[in-house]
Amino acid sequence: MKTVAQFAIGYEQLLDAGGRPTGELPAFAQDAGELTRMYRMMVLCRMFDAKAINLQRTGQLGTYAPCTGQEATHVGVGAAMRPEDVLFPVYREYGTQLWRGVTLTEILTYWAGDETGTNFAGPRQDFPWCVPIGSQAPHAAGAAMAFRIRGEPRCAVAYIGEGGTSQGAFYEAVNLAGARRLPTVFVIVNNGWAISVPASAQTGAETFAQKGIAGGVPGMQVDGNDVIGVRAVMEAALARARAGEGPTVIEALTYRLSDHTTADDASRYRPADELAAAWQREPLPRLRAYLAAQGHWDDTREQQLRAACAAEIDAAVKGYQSRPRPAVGAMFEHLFAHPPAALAEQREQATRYPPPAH
Ligand SMILES: Cc1ncc(C[n+]2csc(CCOP(=O)(O)OP(=O)(O)O)c2C)c(N)n1
Repeated sequence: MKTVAQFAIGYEQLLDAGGRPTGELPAFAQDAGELTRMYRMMVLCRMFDAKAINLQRTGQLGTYAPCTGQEATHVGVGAAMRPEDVLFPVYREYGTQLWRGVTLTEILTYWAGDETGTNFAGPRQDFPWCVPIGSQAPHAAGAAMAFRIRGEPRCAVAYIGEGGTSQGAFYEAVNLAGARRLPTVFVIVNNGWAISVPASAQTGAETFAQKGIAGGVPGMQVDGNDVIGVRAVMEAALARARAGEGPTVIEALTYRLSDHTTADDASRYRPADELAAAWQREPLPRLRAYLAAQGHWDDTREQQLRAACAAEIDAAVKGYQSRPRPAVGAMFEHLFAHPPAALAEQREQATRYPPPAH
């Protein structure tokens, strides 16, 4: 028998865990201002995460999905995209969204159960958070098909967790994008866990990146804690897509340092030594070390940055807390043009017996 097809999965890392370049860095990384901007966004995400968790713990926010540990993946993807591209987020990729103009207040509003938080004032074409796992992939392939038909040089970027890639919707979307060479990038965020299911139990394949191969879509891995590496592979994938060369699957290897959501307690299923080891590879000190080695960062700048981020977060929390409270009936809106009878009845009852005002 002869071999008729073969594949290989590459792995990219441009800054190692100590912040040392593994080779020549790409053009954007020669710009200290740009790298500082990326670092700033990662710190903002980290600090915002802590604040949002505190708000939830004190009854001031609903269930929240943290992003701690995944900031480099999220910011790297956002920094590579163009404003006219369209993002299909899952529920924790705030770094990408903030980079694209979503506000901290909008994020808090959404996690308070108020859908108006998804009515982004900035990137109006971006899709809202979508909790059904895997749904982002076909949405993105469909949007990319529309770009193709309209002749627009835009790309659709779909996020999915490594757990989400077990869904049939992911394979269907990859197949469509591959068959039609659609301008789509599928970013698989492999953060080690799908709630309590470890990535090792999720697939029989060596990598999640190779899940695109059967659909004719090249895949690669990147160190998802290396923001420079993530941005570089993402820029290359977007350039390929824009040039009509088709989709790419990128598996970003990172780690969820937090609980799955504030409704989860990861200490019940996740080994403490694994978590401790993951903190040693986390993304923030890595970029900070590189910036410091280049003479672009020091403790004073770090303190100033943290003070500025804290002020920005406090202002966003005030904006969130002072927003008009949605009417009880709002939770029934945007679901059906003509609500089924059972839902209409619930709506009527909820409106008749509203919860007490806080
Ligand atoms: C279709 C569907 N099935 C199940 C769930 C429940 N659920 C919520 S998050 C989650 C795990 C997702 O893991 P992964 O895709 O790896 O993403 P992560 O949360 O780790 O970022 C599951 C099963 C869901 N939201 N949607």
